[in-house]
Amino acid sequence: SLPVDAIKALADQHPKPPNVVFQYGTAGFRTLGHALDPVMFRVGILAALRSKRLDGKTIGVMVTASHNPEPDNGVKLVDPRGEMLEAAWEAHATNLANAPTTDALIVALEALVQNLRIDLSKPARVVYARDTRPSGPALIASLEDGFKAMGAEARNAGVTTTPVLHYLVKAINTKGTKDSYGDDSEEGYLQKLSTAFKKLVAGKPAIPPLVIDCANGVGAILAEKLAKHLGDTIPLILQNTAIDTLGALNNACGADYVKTSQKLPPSLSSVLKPGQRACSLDGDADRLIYYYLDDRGQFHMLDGDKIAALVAAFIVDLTKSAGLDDQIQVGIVQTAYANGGSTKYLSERLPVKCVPTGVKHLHHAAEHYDIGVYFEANGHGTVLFSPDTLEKLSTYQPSTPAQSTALNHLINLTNVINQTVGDALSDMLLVEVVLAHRSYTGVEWDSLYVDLPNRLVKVVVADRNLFKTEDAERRLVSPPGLQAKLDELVRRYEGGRAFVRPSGTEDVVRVYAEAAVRAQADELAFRVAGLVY
Ligand code: 16G
Ligand code: ZN
Repeated sequence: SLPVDAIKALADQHPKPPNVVFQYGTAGFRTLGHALDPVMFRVGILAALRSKRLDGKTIGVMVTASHNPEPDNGVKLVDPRGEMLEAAWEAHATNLANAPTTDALIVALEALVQNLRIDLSKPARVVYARDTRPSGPALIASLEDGFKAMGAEARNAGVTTTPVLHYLVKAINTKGTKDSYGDDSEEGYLQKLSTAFKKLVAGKPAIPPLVIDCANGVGAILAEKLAKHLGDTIPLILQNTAIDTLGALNNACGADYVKTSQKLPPSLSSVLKPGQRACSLDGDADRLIYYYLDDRGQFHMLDGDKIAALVAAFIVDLTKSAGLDDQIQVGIVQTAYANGGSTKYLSERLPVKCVPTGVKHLHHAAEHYDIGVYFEANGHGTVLFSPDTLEKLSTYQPSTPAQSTALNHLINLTNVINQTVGDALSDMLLVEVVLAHRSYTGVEWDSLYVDLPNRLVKVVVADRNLFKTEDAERRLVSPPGLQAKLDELVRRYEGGRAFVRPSGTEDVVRVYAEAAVRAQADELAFRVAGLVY
């Protein structure tokens, strides 16, 4: 049975204040850090229960609020294969987090154990980590109380990135099996990435230095370790590494800043030389945006869509060169935010699927391809190789030296790319591999297709839950009549496209618009926002 006394004693130290409602959304629980203490404790218990339910497999818990402001924090659970928590359990998490009292929490837990037939005699194993936020240590202590209440075997992975935590979960759960994903340590991961990277760029001309904006977050720590592993294969110039400076995290820097403001972080203006490649990570290093300044000092952004186009075309070419293109199909997954220019470019070459926002949707859709490339425009994404594809790659007999080389490249790519979730640093190595193979600078990469001017606006509304969408969030079904008005408006703009969706992470509604020219995209976005408001 449940260790009720232990839970009660500790739960009383993490009471839930009245009048707050928590919700496990797209990014787990996310709000102001100081509000999360009771949530952390309960998430600790839930993680232990999920592990027991899955026969003692290790569950991951990541404490981060990613690209959000420094005072925010959050927590999300990672399933045994390194993936996002199964959707059905999101509701259980929300339910536990909102139990008003210790007694109500016990009742909710007992119901959960019964309904899900959780065998409490099974072991509970968890691995957890946090980003660099100042609220992190206290929240971790609360989480640990949750583990303690359940007697879980808990491994502290310390301060690391979200993708490293996902990697650890998969590595721990596959340890000693034929599917072993690698050594279950941060070092093991960096070793895996850098070894594969070095093989992929061997024999290519020297790679020019790359500037990395680490968003003053945990990515700085990992990037520095990665740089040691890479040696002189690629010189990394780390910027915005002030992880101990209060208020610096994601402040006027980082992937989200660059993507939303479509600007160079001011801190890089004296560092970046014309033509030089740079990239920004976000606060937990799972998003990546590239950019460069042209000879006239003009800023050019290479976002998640541009990364998808670069990478997908490269992988398709490799499958052809390997003689595997009739056996391995490459496909793309995007969201409604994908720039119309990218969707046109990609769909002329590959199958493209559009899904609702959120990594879990993209990831699951990508699993349906032999090789599934998914990237959100915001820079989160990865490439998934199906188990069949991995098997094919390992048993295929190439018939020419050229085929053999291409095959080896494909195999090395499976190791440079994180198969559990998008990782800014792994994606960065992937991009660098393709640029090196293609002899591209940012300019050639950028010219694969032309981005349509676009604008994103947030609108604060009385109740965002009134906004319901269909067709992968591209159309509104509620409030009634609004979509018809939107269609009418969009028709008046050349190359116009717009959609409205409720945010899954903030209490706002988001409006996205694009059009053939800048001023029209801006105008369309603000007029649609006017309809919503
Ligand atoms: C979260 C999602 C990201 C999505 C964003 C949308 C994960 C790990 N992250 O950051 O994929 O693009 O939310 O936020 O799922 P929104 O619903 O507020 O627009
Ligand atoms: Zn992130």
